[in-house]
Amino acid sequence: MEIWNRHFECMDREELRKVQSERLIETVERIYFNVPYYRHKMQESGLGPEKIRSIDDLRKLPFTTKQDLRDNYPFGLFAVPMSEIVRIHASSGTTGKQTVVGYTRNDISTWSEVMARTLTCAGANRHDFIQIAYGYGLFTGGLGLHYGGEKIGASVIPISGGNTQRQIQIMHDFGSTVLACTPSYALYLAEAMLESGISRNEFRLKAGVFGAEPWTENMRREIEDKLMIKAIDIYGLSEVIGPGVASECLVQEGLHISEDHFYPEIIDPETLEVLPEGEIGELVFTTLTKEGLPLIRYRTRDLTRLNFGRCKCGRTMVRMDKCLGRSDDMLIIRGVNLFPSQVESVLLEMSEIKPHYQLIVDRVNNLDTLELKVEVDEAFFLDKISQLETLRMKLQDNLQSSLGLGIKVSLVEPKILERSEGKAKRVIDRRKF
Ligand code: DLL
Repeated sequence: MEIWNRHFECMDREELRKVQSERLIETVERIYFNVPYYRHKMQESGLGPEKIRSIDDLRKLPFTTKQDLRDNYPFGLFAVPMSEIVRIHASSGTTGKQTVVGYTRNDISTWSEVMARTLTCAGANRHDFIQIAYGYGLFTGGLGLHYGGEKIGASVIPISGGNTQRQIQIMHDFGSTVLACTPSYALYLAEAMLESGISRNEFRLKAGVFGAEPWTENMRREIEDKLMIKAIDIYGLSEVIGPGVASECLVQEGLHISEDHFYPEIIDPETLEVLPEGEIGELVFTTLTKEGLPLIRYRTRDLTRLNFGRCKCGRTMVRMDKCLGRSDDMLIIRGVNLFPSQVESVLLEMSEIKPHYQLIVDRVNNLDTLELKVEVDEAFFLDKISQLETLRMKLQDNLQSSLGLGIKVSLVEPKILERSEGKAKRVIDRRKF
């Protein structure tokens, strides 16, 4: 099995710890002197950069959250002048206050490096044709894979997402060997390939690098059977760098984290205590080399556990389990991150509607669907059916324009949705992951 960067990926763990300590010290100095927000936060806890002498001191530092990024929107946490920033991305979330991330030239080079590791993990090399069906744009999926693909010398096909018939034709005609997209789109493509009537033998596909949303072992089996490929799980988040944070190798027993760049911790999301090795909790990352947007103890909200055991592939980098869920209520619908509270704020702007609602998530033909059931105000409900239809369309449009996501709206009679005594059950997720 090929390894992209044997020096780091197979580094002795003692030595790795030294590298992590050195890099943490540099990062803390950088943020203390360049980001007023971090300086104030550290000063509040009585910390100066001199208190951080090794990776063991990380626990002294405060956590960072998505809210901190939003409060400093758009560029407030950047640690370099804007003249040093060569690229800006934003979370795949909806409009309004997105989380914005910036990269220096060195950050782009780090990103290409970790993506080269990811693709090599999946068995790709310079002889491969990589069809990138992740979206290009502010979302980090498309360009992240793109730079990694070029770095390993593969032939990159930047087709971006959607247009399924064209995907299949290009995959066939160009002889794509590696497919990069979300796992749900991979399944959708698999069905469309079957329907296309072209025999599997005419495709050269051998592997897929799938991520950006949760998926299960069952889904993996289905994708592997239908596409007759190795389906590799890749993980990342915009705030930390994008894809490239962690990737499965061909052994498929956990995702190797590029620990020389992103230091992981697992915490209890309630008490915020660091948990012992092997326990399930929330994944937290500290970036060790990033210049544009260094992050200290960033709470991902993703639930998983770490395995420091040696992997059969020879890499020593710690492995995380497939993500088991989230410690908040964020949904990922067709790759778009959505919080129920964002739907709620659109509802609150319309007086004809009551904020009693339910979101029903399902999967039809392997694509996510989202339906909103919402109660109409009593006074309004007595009006004509045509007016109700106008209201429904208006709400659907408002949701589309402020969330950037098509949501099917169903209006229901007042007081029909179940009221709960505890936490309202806003989301019914019928997808079988
Ligand atoms: O989804 C980056 C990415 C692109 C990863 C392409 C992999 C492939 P965001 O849009 O910021 O970034 O969303 C990050 O997506 O916190 C997880 O909840 C979820 N996620 C990403 N990869 C996986 C995965 C990109 N393999 C959020 N399994 C993260 C489960 C994943 N969830």
